[in-house]
Amino acid sequence: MKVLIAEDTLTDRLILKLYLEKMNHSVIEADDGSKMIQAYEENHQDIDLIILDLNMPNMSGVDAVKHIREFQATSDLSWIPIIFLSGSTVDEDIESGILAGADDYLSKPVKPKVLAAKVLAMARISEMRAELLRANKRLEALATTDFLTGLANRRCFESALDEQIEKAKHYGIPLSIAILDIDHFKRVNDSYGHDAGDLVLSSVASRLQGGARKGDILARIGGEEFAICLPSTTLEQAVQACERYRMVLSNQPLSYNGDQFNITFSAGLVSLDDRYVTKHELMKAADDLLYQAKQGGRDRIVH
Ligand code: GH3
Ligand code: MG
Ligand code: MG
Ligand code: MG
Ligand code: MG
Repeated sequence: MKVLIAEDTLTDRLILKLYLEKMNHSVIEADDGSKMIQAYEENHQDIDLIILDLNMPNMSGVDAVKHIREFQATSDLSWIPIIFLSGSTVDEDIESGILAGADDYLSKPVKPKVLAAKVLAMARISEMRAELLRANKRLEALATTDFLTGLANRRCFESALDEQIEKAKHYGIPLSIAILDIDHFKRVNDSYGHDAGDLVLSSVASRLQGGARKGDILARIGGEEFAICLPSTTLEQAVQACERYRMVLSNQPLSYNGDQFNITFSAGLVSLDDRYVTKHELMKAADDLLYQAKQGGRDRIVH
């Protein structure tokens, strides 16, 4: 581990450093609270543990701990374990260090076995926390990704759309959305089976993704229905973009098991304006236009 130690008494600091280095940890030293804060802010990505003295000039250990916990909370930095050194075993000292945000304490003079044990305990907690964060990330990805195509799912699309609507209204910038539905998709399933249908759906998704402009948000929002959110895009520009999306499918048929599929879609396209307040109204409007596209003969974009 990389350990940041802050201790104003030179001999105490050197002994602590020596013990830690003997345990194969690397050490960054500071001799007061404010230097410790500076070292922490410069190296926070690398530091695994902080050990600090409570009584130091310039900034006390308690204030330094508070500062670090606040810094973490406002900058969304990962949590770091903190152990403070206490010259006394006065209950109030221990209490104030823990209340400030430290996780454990060591009484001086530091005994190497106790130090090693407490460092080990903190390393375990850090590892558990890292594992929880990784699991959380995996869950978040699962909750926002469409399993079949890897695109965003409906939940993710709707929350992204909420954000984009708010942004567009706040800054007065355009926003367009399109809802796409594959034409006669049932025929693919009926003629080639559901697995072929699934494969065609994921091919459609990757074709669309391949044709996406940076910033466009693509999602599968239903069985063979996709949605595209086009930030900073006027209706006129969105029509061109949707034509481009249409081309990436019609340029070249999809193939599966030696069979070729000419896939087309119908789409409804709308831009945000005063008529629409919520994302539901915007999506409903796109859906109505999609219906017209189907009625009008499919393989077209209606806006
Ligand atoms: P239309 O042009 O009117 O949209 O015709 P369509 O056949 O595409 O529409 P319909 O709503 O009649 O049928 C949609 C089909 O999409 C029916 C369903 O079996 C299929 N489907 C929906 N989700 C999936 C999926 O995840 N995998 C596969 N293979 N098929 C799906
Ligand atoms: Mg001191
Ligand atoms: Mg349908
Ligand atoms: Mg369809
Ligand atoms: Mg459909």
